[in-house]
Amino acid sequence: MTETTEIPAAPSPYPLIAGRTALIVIDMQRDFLLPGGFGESLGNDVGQLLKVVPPLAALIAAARDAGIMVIHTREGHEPDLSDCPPAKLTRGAPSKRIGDDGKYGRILIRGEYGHDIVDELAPIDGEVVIDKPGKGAFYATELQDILTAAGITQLLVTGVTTEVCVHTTTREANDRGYECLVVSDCVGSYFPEFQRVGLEMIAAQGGIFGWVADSASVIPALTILAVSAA
Ligand code: TIU
Repeated sequence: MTETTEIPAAPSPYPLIAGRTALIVIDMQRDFLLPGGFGESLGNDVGQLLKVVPPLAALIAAARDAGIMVIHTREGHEPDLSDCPPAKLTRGAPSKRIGDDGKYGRILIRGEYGHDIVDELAPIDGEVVIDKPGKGAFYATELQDILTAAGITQLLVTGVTTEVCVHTTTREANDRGYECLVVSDCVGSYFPEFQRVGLEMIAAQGGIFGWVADSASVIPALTILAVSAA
């Protein structure tokens, strides 16, 4: 029997279905979160993202206890930048560009220290890590195949940044038919205004491309699943 419980959410309760749900953790990489990385090179206050780490660590722990699939993503490129469109490479006026040497190795390059996930949220054995060249986690990745093979229809979406990779991924997922709940205190933006409006945009118009709830609403529902599964 499929175990289902409801999460109080905007704009309506969200169906959490055991065996059909994955938690996706987007781009919690040192290059976005730590001073000296890509995020700071774009002129951003990286401190805004660090506050996501404690609630997200608790949510990941609850998902693991409930047997929910946890999928991590990392934004980055091959060392020769062959998968980085010139428009992405040259956009804006960063103090350092993708591929330049930064404090944690070459910025947003696969295999470099800065490209990897922060220690507090490191994947454990058996968890999927998707390396993506774009902002969305579906573009040029194996994510859809993995979700299809696992029978996933519901996505709990977390990570950074709310208005960029979280939005792009949620919109891509919504178009593919996944029901997405974005966890408000487990996503972060460099800009408080974008955080607020970014979350409002998802749940507006009757949930135009998803649901929104905080981790205090999601964790008890995960705990119910964990108890039912035990
Ligand atoms: N700059 C910014 O807000 N975000 C990114 O470049 N990537 C992600 O959101 N992961």
